[in-house]
Amino acid sequence: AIPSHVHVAFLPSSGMGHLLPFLRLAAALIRHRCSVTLITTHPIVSSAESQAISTFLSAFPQVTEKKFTLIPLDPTTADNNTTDPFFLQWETIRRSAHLLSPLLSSSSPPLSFLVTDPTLMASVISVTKNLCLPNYILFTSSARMLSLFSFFPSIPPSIPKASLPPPLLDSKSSFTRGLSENSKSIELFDGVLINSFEELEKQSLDMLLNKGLPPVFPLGPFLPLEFEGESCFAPLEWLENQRESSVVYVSFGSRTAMSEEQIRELGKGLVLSGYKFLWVVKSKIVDKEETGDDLAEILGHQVMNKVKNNTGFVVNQWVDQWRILSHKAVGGFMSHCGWNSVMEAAWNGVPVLGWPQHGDQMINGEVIEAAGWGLCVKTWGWGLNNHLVKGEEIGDKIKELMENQMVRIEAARISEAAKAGGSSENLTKLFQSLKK
Ligand code: BUP
Repeated sequence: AIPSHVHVAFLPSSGMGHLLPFLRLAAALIRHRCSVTLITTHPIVSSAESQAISTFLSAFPQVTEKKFTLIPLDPTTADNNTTDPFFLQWETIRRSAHLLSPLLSSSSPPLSFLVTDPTLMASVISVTKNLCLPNYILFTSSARMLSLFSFFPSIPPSIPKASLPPPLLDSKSSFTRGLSENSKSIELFDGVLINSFEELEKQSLDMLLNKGLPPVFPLGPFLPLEFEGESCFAPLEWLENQRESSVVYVSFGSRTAMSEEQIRELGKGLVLSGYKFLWVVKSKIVDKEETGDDLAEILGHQVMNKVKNNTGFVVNQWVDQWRILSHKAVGGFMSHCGWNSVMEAAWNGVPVLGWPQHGDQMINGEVIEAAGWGLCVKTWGWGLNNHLVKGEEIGDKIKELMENQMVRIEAARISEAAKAGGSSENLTKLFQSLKK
């Protein structure tokens, strides 16, 4: 059913949560004999992204890389409400997007379509419209978040105001402006590809039907690339010696740096929970700035004692999260609810304790809670700039998750549904839509 001459270009945005789903989808299309061009934006923000891109390109030598050199942001016009390097990079790519035209039009064989990150939509669609090049979005979050995004500034009644990404509450913030512009451009796109599946998000996916939006293709869960976790084996070796479902895995994704004070309280909570833990600690937003030296000092002696007597494992480098979540020793996942992490937990049937930190994460956490395979703590507020959550509360919630048999049963059910999913059918529908 899939035409043999399809050539797809991918334009991911910055941050591993955006890059990885692009690489995973690109690999899936290569398996379906598509030709692939990967547009890489330079300079690259984090070492994790550089590493992922170069490993991807060496694993798939048939992929064409097109390097897109960005115009540096003019500090006099840049958004000075944020210092987040990933957010600033999105803005940089948006402002350079008009230069994409020659890069896209010189592709050989000619491109069948471009897949664009949602943070870049409005600036890229004018280029692809000029070139008459079909353009699809790869939405890197949940269908529930897509339902907010698509109709913004209207807010679906199913989404509580308290769950909105905090910068959206300020109608003048650059985040709100960017999201509104991108949202308005959605109807100009040919379709939306999404890493989700019907059984998990049926209600949101149904709600997106027949609303004058381009068709939505749920293609998830995306599977990891075999080489993704080649760097750090120690956590997996440690898991080998742990009992089944006895360990809580803790990670807040690639973009969230916790304050040292909050890290210490989290450490206290893990100790108080009485459960073994595998914890990816992150105190810097960009990995290049992370150093190993001060870890013991930040964590304090109670956590370090746990590490010494082997009841806890702490790491501050990139780990193979997929393999960790698929390890039988892992019985729970304390997560910020980044969408990729949610989908990985769903596939592997791991109950989640959600502690959203920013952006779409509260909305994603609600997807888990509604489907019954985890808890999402809302009373802790947004992690980044809110009050300090005390270790005692954290310890109690971890116990609540690990001892809850219902969430474990539901997690197993969701995993079965994920594995049975209809993503290949939806991929076929996508290719059929191309031929029209
Ligand atoms: Br940290 C870390 N290893 O050590 P999310 C992350 N990951 O494999 P984020 C690792 O990065 P946004 C590590 O499995 C997931 O695929 C993880 O994406 C992987 O959150 C990805 O979960 C992280 O979506 O991005 O990074 O905060 O919030 O932008 O979605």
